[in-house]
Amino acid sequence: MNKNISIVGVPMDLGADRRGVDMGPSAIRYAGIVARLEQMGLNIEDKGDISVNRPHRYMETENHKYLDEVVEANAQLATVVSQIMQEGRFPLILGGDHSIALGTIAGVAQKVRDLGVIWFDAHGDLNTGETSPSGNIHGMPLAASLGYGHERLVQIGGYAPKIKPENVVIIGARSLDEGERELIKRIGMKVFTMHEVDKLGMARVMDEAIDHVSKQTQGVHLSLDLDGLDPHDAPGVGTPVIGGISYREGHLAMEMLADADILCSAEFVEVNPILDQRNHTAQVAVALMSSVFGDKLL
Ligand code: HAR
Ligand code: MN
Ligand code: MN
Ligand code: MN
Repeated sequence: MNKNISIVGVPMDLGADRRGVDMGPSAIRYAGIVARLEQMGLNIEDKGDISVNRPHRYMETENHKYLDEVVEANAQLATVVSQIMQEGRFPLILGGDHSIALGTIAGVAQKVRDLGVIWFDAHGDLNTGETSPSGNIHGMPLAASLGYGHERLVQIGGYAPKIKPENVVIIGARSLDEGERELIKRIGMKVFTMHEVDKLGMARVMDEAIDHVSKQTQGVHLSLDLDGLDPHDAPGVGTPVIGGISYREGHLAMEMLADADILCSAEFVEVNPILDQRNHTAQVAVALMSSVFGDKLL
């Protein structure tokens, strides 16, 4: 495991319907991420935040809200992330809404040709402008990273596609739109919905997921949307969906990822302190991050 970690915050909420998720990086820092990881003996560099432009007014382009601002911030993020990778460090990105996965993955995949992705989420984030019920870009980043959707999203970082469907797994899905289901079937992507988590248990799901994403890849990116967890355990998210991954199942998943030692990068997104209860969700995010970097109970 790479012990040199560079943290980048992305105070972005323009990809989501509800304001407040732009304060996620502050909430996660306030919950003590830097001290926690330093206590574990890791070398931490906090690079601060990407600057996200505030639009003067509501803007929409072909069912993509705030397309210009989202593209611009993600282009910046891609550059920073690929520099971190170039220095041989592990990028740990703090969201912000999930649209920031566009920039993170663009930066990582520039350095890791065949990149695996583990996408923890209640949602698929596989919409395009044609299928999105909301026009919110945080529902589109996985599709765009695979090469589907608006050209400006698909081409962030100047190349496409970033990842191949056979190297991706979604875990925890329980709210998939019609167009997302069709795309999953069309490209044959592996999805462990909550049905599989319930039926197989998280240990078996993670064994299969790790095997799936590491077979034909040189590194794996973890994209963890806090709404993948049950809202009872992670209340501070903009689009909660009941019936999610428990706190302990989340930890088990992170611990198994640490043991498998396959990650090259990670992002924790959708923490919304305005909707949270006393910063609980940010604290959960910090706890999950410590597990994924190898913190053990004994
Ligand atoms: N699928 C819905 C849409 O595209 C909702 C997406 C919501 N949210 C996220 N992403 N938090 O995982 O509008
Ligand atoms: Mn998401
Ligand atoms: Mn989600
Ligand atoms: Mn459960």
